[in-house]
Amino acid sequence: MMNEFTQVLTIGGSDSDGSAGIQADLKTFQANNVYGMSVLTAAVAGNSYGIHDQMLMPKSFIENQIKDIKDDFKVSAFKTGMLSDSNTIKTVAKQIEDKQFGFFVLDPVIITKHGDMLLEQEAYKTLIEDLFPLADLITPNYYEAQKLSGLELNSKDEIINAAKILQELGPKNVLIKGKHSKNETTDVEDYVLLEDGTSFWFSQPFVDTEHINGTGDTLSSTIVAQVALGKNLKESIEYAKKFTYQAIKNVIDVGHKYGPINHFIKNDII
Ligand code: PXL
Repeated sequence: MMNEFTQVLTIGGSDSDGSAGIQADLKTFQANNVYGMSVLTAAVAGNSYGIHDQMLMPKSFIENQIKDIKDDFKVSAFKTGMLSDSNTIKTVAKQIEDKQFGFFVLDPVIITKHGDMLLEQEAYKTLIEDLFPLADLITPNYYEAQKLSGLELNSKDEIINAAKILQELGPKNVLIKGKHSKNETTDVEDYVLLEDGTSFWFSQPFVDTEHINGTGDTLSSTIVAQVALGKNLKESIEYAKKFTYQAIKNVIDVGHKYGPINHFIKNDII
């Protein structure tokens, strides 16, 4: 019965405060009952006030981590998070183009909600050219969708257009996460454009809290987990939205500023 338990992987950065990056992904995998693994691309020194230092992993070390996982495990789905620069993106792209890790969710991590840059500007083009064509799903937030599509997103029509533009760049499916600013009382609306051309909006009430670190990571890693467990993509996205909403709503008191969301959420309340 070896290698039968559902196995998933995140390729991304470590966040020392445990709220985001691979730590958020691994906690999410655990909460979703899948076995999580991580390949480290970078590490940040940060806490709930922000990020104060960053360090990139050498190319050979990234390659060796991926090789070790390939040599021993059966990964059903995976995601990428913080990839820092063109070199890192190219290294990862080369290692995953054989499609051994199954369904690929690309979270194009560019900037944190608090303005810290996690991807250099010179790397946007590499992300699009080298990784977009390999992705089964990309999950840009509002800001990232603007940067990557070149459009300003002030209306629903513009979001729909941006999703089409992004899909034409290679990823099979596109999820653009809605904007949620403190002054807005409206729901947060995400837009999904699927491979077959169907699309839908997914709306969730805005939760007024500063504990939102790791929201995007948690959403994409829940999708990875649910796809790996056998749900179709639409169901996986719907589930991930509900999981992340509960994780934001059920605040835990950790850190003094922009705290983490709650990964102790159990499947039975979704
Ligand atoms: O949430 C985006 C993110 C991804 N990866 C790392 C991070 C963050 C945000 O802080 O630190 C390593």
